[in-house]
Amino acid sequence: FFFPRQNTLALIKPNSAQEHKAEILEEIKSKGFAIKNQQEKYLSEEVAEEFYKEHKDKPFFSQLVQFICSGPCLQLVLSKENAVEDWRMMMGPTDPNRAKEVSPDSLRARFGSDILHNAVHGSSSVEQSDREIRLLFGDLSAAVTSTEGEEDGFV
Ligand code: DGI
Repeated sequence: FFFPRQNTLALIKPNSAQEHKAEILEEIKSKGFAIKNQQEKYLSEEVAEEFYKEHKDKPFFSQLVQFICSGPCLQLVLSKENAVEDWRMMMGPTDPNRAKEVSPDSLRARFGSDILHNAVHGSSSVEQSDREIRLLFGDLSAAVTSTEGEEDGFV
């Protein structure tokens, strides 16, 4: 099978997940992801609203923006074959209670507390990942300069 090398945008969300940053980073590396870009900062409300714009009509939108802005976020550009789907597998389902049932080793099962405070974010598609990386890192080229010498993988 051929899996194209992809980037995906990962967030370690504020609060509880931040306490487990080192452990999460180790796990990310052990699963074969390269960390191509990394920054730790607060999201502004403006950026957070744009980031989650697909949810702007949902009842939880303002809570979601408030939570993601409530502390520093570790923002990561992860790269590997099939990165988008593989990172979402590592995260587990959106609701940590469901994650505990179906995917107890996942990050959300272990570090999330409820559906809003669910520890981590991952892009849902390659298109979303391009959009999110551009939004948070400003310029996608900053994230792709380190691909030199890397090639798409065959598994
Ligand atoms: O891609 P996901 O983060 O797994 O899930 P999503 O894109 O459907 O939702 C984005 C975030 O919004 C999710 O990580 C947590 C929050 N959220 C989703 N559904 C609910 C929710 N928050 C509350 N309070 N209630 C919900 O039903």
